[in-house]
Formats: sequence, structure tokens, C-alpha cells
Amino acid sequence: MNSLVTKCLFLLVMTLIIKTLLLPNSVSIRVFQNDEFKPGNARMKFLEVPQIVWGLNNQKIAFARACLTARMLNRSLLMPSLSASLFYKEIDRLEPISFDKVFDFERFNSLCDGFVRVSQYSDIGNRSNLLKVQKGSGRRWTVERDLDQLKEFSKQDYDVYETIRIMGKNPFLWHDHWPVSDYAKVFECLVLVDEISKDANEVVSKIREFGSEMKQDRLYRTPYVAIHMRIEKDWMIHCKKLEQRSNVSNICSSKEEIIARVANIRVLKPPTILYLAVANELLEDDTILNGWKEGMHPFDKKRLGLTEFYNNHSYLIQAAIDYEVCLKADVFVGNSYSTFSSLLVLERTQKIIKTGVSHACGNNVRWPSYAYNIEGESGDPPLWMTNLSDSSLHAISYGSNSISC
Ligand SMILES: Nc1nc2c(ncn2[C@@H]2O[C@H](COP(=O)(O)OP(=O)(O)O)[C@@H](O)[C@H]2O)c(=O)[nH]1
Ligand SMILES: [Mg+2]
Repeated sequence: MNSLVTKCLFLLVMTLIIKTLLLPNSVSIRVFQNDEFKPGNARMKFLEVPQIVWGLNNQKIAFARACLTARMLNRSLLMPSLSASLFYKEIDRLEPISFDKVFDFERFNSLCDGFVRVSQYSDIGNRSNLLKVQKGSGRRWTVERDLDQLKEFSKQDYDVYETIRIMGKNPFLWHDHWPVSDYAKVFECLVLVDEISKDANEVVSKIREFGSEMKQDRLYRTPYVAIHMRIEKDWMIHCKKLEQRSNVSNICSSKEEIIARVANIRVLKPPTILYLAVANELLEDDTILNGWKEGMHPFDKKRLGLTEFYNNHSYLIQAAIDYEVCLKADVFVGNSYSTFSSLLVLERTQKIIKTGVSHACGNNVRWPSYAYNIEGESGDPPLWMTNLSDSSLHAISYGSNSISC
């Protein structure tokens, strides 16, 4: 009798343990069934993600990762909020801005048709038919566990939930499971709204105007070189920490180092215009226009007479305009550890490939890019292109000195 009770108890405990282990990882389920919703129905299903935060390109990466997650779960991504300001430490001061205030919503869906999709909240049929899923965190939440969680929620069993809401950290911090080419496809669908791209074109014409004033040859258009001088306060704090942690010394470049490397780019024949893409208000140094090689004419926003023009915009839009101006530059020079520089080089590489060139590392490519934080053979910055067949975005886009050339 006694042994029978023990056996029963043992079985009960085992069942409980097995049940706990088999339950989907870190899931807090609060389900509100929707009577109208029939399983197997072809209705659209959605994925909701937390507000997207930090720098422009951190936000673009986070957005693309959220899209690719939705794609894996066979869902459409509910249009997320981006952040216009950088006050990310105080959550209540994070100024949300709707995705479609920055990027063209219709264009996004038409360009990305069949690959990923963004939906409006008004597309949701029943807002309470929702499953909340907690993303794990910490060292024990490995890439494998994360992938297992995604595979679990892509099963048909979860089709009954119209919306899956991912709780917890910002998608920028989620594990990366996709090749560079998948991210690149999403980035290609991100087209700025007309208003912002018009402003970017205005900056480009202003730069070109100064260029034509110093033109020596009627046939030759003065090239403009955009330099992403990542020497602002926020970056210096970040890059010093990163250098210590990863025991690497070429992440932070000083103004002097950038000037010296740019002076050594052999293909640049004077005169050239240098557009210094830098947030003036985040600099402790107001002498960035000094010290450049003869024949290289530096312009920052102030010298272009555009301080006020930029100040009319939020941080995010200012960065988006700067990004566009760097994208259109004849030559780009940036820092391989910056997401801003890295996504630019990715887009410039795609632009070069579209012209039929498969290898962008030659000296005669149309829109060359260089990494000033890396020393080339003769003190010049090496050419930089993106390896579009890399297996993860992490390998090429941030925290990396891999420049493929
Ligand atoms: N106006 C303004 N610009 C900023 C601020 N912080 C960073 N930036 C700029 O934002 C740009 C984009 O940052 P991000 O896309 O995150 O790239 P990353 O930080 O270089 O990896 C950088 O080129 C900086 O010049 C800020 O507080 N205000
Ligand atoms: Mg940043």
C-alpha cells in the first residue's frame, strides 16, 4: 500500500516536471479567445514589437530584424513606433514617431511585396485575440534557444492568435538569425518620405554649388567626399568602452587621424569638397574645419549655412538627411564600427553591384568607400565594401573591422 502511494506520488511529480519542461520557453500566456476567428482562416496575422529606439541605424537594424522575425512567424509586422529623440535612458522622454512619418509606408509594402509586410493597427480584427511572448535575456538565452522559440511560435498551433506581441527588449538586441542578403532586401524597401528626401537633395545641391565655384575645369565636376566623422561625445564614450572590452585599438579615431588618412587617399585629386557629416552640437571641438590637406575644402553644416535648416528637424530626421547626403557622395569615408557608416557602405555596395560591377574593391569603382579607422599599407584608409553573402548582419555591420577589401 505504502509503496503504491509512493509510486503514485513519484509519477505525479514526474508528470509535473515533464509538463513544465515541455511548455514553450519563457512564455507568459494571457489568451483571450476570439469566437469569430476560425483556425485555418486565411486572415492576416500580426506581430507586434516594442518601440524601436536609439540611433537611426540601430533603429533600421531593429526594424529589419522585427520584419524578418515576422516573416519567420508567417505574420505581418504591425507598424512600429520609431524614436525621434535619443533620450533612451529615460523611457518617458523617448519621443515616439510613427514609421510612416519617416519612411514611405506604401512604397515599403510594394517594394517588399512577397517578402515582408508592414500593417496598420486598424487592420487588426480583434485586438484582444493576443498572445504575449516574452523574449528571453541574459547569457543563458542563447541564439539556439531564441531560434527554438521562433520555430515554436511559427507552428500552426499559434495561428489561432491574431496577434503575437513580443515583450521585453528592443529588437536591436535580439539574436540575429538571418543572412546579410535578407537584411539588405528589407533596407532596399526603406524609402524616405518625399519631404525628407527633398531636404536631403537641397543639402546635396548646396554642396555641389560650392563645388562648382571652385571648379578649375569646365568638364570636370568637383567631386564631393562625405566623411562620417564619428568623433561626437556619445560615440567617444561608447567606442572607448568597446575598445577596452574587445581589446582592439582601432575603434575610436581622433580628428587628427581622420584628417591624416583622408589626405592619403590617392585617387582624390584637388580640388575636392569634403562634407563633414557630424552633429556639431555634440562636439567639444569647434576646429574640425582646420588642418585638412591643401585642395580639400571642408564644409560642415555651419559652413554650408544650414545650421538652422537642420535644427528644424528632430535628431532622427537630421541623421536621415545626413545619411542620404553620404549615400549620394562621390566618395564616402567612415568608421567600420559605426552602424551609420556600415549601412551606408552596404547600400553603396548594392548601388555599385547594380551597375554590373561585382567586385567593388578596385581603384576605379564609381562610388568608392573607405574605412578611416583602419590603417592601410601606406597610411591610407583601405577601400571598404560589404560582403553581401555574409551569413549574419553582425559580421559586417557593427562591432566589426571586417571591410572585405
Ligand atoms: N543631432 C544629433 N545627432 C546625433 C546624436 N547622437 C548621435 N548623433 C548622430 O547620429 C548619427 C547616427 O547614429 P547611428 O545611426 O546610431 O550610428 P552609430 O551610432 O554611428 O552606429 C551619427 O552619425 C551621429 O552623428 C544627438 O544626440 N543629436
Ligand atoms: Mg548609435
